[in-house]
Amino acid sequence: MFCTQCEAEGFRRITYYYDRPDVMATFSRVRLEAGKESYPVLLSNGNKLEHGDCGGGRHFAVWEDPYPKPSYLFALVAGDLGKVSGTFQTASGRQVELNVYSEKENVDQCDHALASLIKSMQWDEERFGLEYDLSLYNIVAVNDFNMGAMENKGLNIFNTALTLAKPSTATDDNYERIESVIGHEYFHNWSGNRVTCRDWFQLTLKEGLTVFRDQEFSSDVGSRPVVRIENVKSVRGRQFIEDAGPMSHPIRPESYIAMDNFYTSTVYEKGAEVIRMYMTLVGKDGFRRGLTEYFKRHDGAAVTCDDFRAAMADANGVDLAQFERWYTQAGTPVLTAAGAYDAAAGVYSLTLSQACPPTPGQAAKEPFHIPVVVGLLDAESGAEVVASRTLELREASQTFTFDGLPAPVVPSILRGFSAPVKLAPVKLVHEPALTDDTLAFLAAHDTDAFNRWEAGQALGAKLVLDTASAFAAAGGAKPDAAVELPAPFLAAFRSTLSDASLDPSLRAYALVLPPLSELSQAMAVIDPTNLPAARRAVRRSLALACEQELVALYDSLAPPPGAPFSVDGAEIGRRRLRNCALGYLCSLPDGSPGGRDAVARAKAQFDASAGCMTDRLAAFSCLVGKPDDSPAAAERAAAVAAFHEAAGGDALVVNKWFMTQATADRAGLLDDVKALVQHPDFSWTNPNRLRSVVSAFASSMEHFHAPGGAAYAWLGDAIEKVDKINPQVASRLAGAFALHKRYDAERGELMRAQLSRIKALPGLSKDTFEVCARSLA
Ligand code: B3K
Ligand code: ZN
Repeated sequence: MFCTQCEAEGFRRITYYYDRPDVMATFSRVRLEAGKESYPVLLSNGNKLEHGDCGGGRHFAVWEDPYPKPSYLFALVAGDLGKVSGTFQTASGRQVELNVYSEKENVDQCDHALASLIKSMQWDEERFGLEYDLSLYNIVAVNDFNMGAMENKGLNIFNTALTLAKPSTATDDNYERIESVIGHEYFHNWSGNRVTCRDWFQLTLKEGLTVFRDQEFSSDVGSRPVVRIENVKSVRGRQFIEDAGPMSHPIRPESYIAMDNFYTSTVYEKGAEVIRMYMTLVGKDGFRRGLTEYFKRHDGAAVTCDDFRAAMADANGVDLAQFERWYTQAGTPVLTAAGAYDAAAGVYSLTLSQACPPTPGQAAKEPFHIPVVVGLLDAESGAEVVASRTLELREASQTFTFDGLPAPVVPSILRGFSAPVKLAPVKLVHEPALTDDTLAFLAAHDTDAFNRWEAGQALGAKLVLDTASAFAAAGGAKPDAAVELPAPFLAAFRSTLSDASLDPSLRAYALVLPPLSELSQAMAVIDPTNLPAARRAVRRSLALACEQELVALYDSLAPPPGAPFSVDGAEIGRRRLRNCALGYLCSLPDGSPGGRDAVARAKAQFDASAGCMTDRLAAFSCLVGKPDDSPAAAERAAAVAAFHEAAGGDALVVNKWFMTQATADRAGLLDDVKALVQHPDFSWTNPNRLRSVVSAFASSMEHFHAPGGAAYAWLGDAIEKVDKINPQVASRLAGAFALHKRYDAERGELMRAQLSRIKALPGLSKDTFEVCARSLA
């Protein structure tokens, strides 16, 4: 099949044109002509005006898109495709034909995408009063695609990885992600297509807003706290890291060499957090008023982030002048809080201070306008005595008071992650800092589900980081090392394990320790050996301490016999929690009786779950992590063979097979990866396949950063090779070296050597050049 991808500056490769987003035109007669047999389906934007035979085995179609659009939204598809179809009637009565196209053998995997589209259309009408404006909406799934998907007017093009799903091939996470990306591209029809960007610096105008909209969609149709935790994990694990490195840029960047390098976590995810702050400041109804005003003022136009901010301010009669700094200043602000309770006056005062570290080209920063949502809990009972309120921090430091408080309180600050900032541990007057006991208290009592989760994570983070320092001081960790678990931490973990009243997904997220990407940000110099060892040791110690409870939990969550597979929230939660327990159990020492039982459980689950990829993949990753000299080596080898065979060549399942091995937590991973790229199913030209091995491996802290730099050299060679095939993917791979200043001198030197070598390659793409040059600056 043939398909186009024009954003950001691709249309100029098709024909001469004023290829800028502020040049909007009506494409009134787009004619496609092709061989009938090989390309029976001919699609473009808008509505089909004519089609017919041109003789000689060829046919044609003519398309018209009545809405003026910039060229980046233009699209063409020609291929031999199958489809599933549906209809949607808009609130004002327009009948819309919906089609999801794919290669014919995958048509049985398109229903979830279609259902998600219908849900999205419904939701945008209900939540924001926004209707679809054409009589046809086409989605085409393609196997070779750099990005997730593309919002071309009336003709979305999607990566198959974000379209196709059936229970035996897609995980629950895949199902959830497909729903949100289908929503995302659909929501672009208003936020991006009807109102677009004046220039590419304004990219966050459409992307931050549309990510925010897809997050709200997922929250409204699913569980709000679960979605919020997932989104915040992603901001912290990706955007905070980007912001702390050489590629740090404001959500509205000030320069670019290759625009495609700026489809970043900062523009998308921090951009969405900035939009969320408007809602926190003006309220849910105020936000809707502002959005309605924005579309009313600018429908059919190409505008700027300032226009959006003005619409929000004017619709709500508020001053958002200082808020502009979120668009101009890069970096993650650090918020510090100090609280004091005056018993005689019954007043609690909370002093909030902000500072933002320097970023490339921005040494000093002005204070941001930060909404800080705060609630107060009774220090004795944990009952909420002051409900959530939004404090507006505008100065470098400000004190806020709460009166009428007869007894001491514990503050719950930055509820719901009300701003994309790092919160330093609260200092309570007369106490050194927030103690483990206070964190455990918040983990047990906070009425804000997000902050309750957050307090538990902070406890876990402290323990892992202390353990890593202890390992470093002792010259490294012993194999199978265990650690002594502080009582408040263990008690909090146990109570989550046994609290059947909590949502299972929230329980699973509360039981998991923060990821390495997040933990490493708290280290002055990242220690890629002792940090992973510490996290593993804490996991193992928790499994040893709670083995019986974990076994009981695992067994109690077995799939109900005979129940049909379902991806509703309850079933997703059940699987998530059960697989979390399995993961802990599989961290028990391999030779121990508990470790052997765990492997037997993983194997049994693997064998029994051919029809449920979530369970299958969870068991598979437990087994794949076992080293070759482990008693479980035979189970590992059998699972690797069986998984591949059962995939039967299904590309998305084979990607999972590659990725699980390329990210396995086991010694000698680089050798495994070198063998994987020799596998006949590996491909350097298919972006999904390439990422499932090369990018996946580069994300493994311990193995990618193993002493000596062998993995750096291997990745450097891979980037050199890929740059000639696909510059956009190559430049993303080069991002793996961006944190060279955060590692020790030796590793830093080795990473810089690769960046310098690649930067000097003759014929290097401007995409990869820009990432290397910025990283080295
Ligand atoms: N707008 C597209 C991304 C285009 C990628 C350009 N290299 C996907 C999205 O955000 O919806
Ligand atoms: Zn988008």
